[in-house]
Amino acid sequence: MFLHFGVNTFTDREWGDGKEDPAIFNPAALDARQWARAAKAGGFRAMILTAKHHDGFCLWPTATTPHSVASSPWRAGSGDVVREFVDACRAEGLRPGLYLSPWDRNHPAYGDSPLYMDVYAAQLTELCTRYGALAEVWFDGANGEGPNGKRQVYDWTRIWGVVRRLQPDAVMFSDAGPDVRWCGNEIGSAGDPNWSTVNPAAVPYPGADGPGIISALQHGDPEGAVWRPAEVDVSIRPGWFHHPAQDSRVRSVQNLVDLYCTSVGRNAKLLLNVPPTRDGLLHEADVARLAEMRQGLDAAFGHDLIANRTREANGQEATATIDIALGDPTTIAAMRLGEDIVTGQVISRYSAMGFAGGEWRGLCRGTTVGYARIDRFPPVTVTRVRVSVEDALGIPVLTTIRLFGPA
Ligand code: FUL
Repeated sequence: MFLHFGVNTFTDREWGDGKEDPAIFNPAALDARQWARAAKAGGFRAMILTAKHHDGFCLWPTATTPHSVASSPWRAGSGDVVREFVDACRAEGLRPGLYLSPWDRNHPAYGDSPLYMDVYAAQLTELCTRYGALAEVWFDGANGEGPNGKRQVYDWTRIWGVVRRLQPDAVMFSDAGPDVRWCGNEIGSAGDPNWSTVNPAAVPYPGADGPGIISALQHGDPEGAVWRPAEVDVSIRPGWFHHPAQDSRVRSVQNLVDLYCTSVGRNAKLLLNVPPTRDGLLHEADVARLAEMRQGLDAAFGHDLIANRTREANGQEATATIDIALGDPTTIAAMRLGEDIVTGQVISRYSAMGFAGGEWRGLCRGTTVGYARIDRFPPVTVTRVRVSVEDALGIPVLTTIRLFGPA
């Protein structure tokens, strides 16, 4: 789960200009445990907080700028949202991650490239050394002009080096990885096909744009030399930050289940944004929706109808068929496949058929599988299912085949 929180929460904006008065930051009822409980109830395993957004306001007391919680009235200037956030994650068994916007519209050094790189590296160092193990560090691609009008040039080798050295197990996200890549849109949809391998030259740095970039992010590259799976960041509301006027526009359960299918179900990770309000709490509508989403996902994909069935596999090299006898006629409406990604991702075309009324009928077909591929189809009652790998880059190993009934 993603949490966008900061001065924008108080100004009702999406992008602050860096001129916000820290005095506006005063979330009277802030309770990070409430965020974490809601995430847990939704089935999330990690949370990522915007420690600093483009406006430059730092949610922890940093030595790099006075533009932080230390200059706010919240907890009389001695609060630390990042600390409360990581403590809450750990208390609820969630892994914490942090977003640190490279673009900074407040810091006077922004645009003075080497100087600002020192500031940014110092901020990252604080975040990577004060709060224990981080699961993920999130580098946003948005970039604009600094207050001095100069354009900032980033030293990404240095930035990524700081995290690698201080948090060797943290996954780094950006358009250009190096560990996980942006999926290329913010509508909640990974590409189809979606390869976890990429050609690193296709997206050379975060925020790069030009022909072919979005397609490279969406689809990856079967010939790519680097393993860099896609992450799908999308908000439960129209905005990334909380806006009271959007309280009635929280996504529906059906919409969230669909998002799961177009992200997790397409070999990507889902990063769903749920923004805290001005009070410092998640809104009750979002909290309720997260729990309902969990129920919806459990209803759709919680009960594998073939958990204990034997599978009869035939095939060699790039093609294979797997037959599953269901015994009694069984109504199915969805299938989840997964391949053994420890040895890579190889399947590029598959299909499934069901035996019903004395004949084989097509259920679904698709391209890549990766660690998860979910297909939903009109309910049909069958006695056998046959999954066929029709083409692959190497020997396919399907480690997951699950079938589900209608939700
Ligand atoms: C974008 C930012 O500009 C948005 O404000 C938001 O943080 C989103 C996740 O990334 O690039």
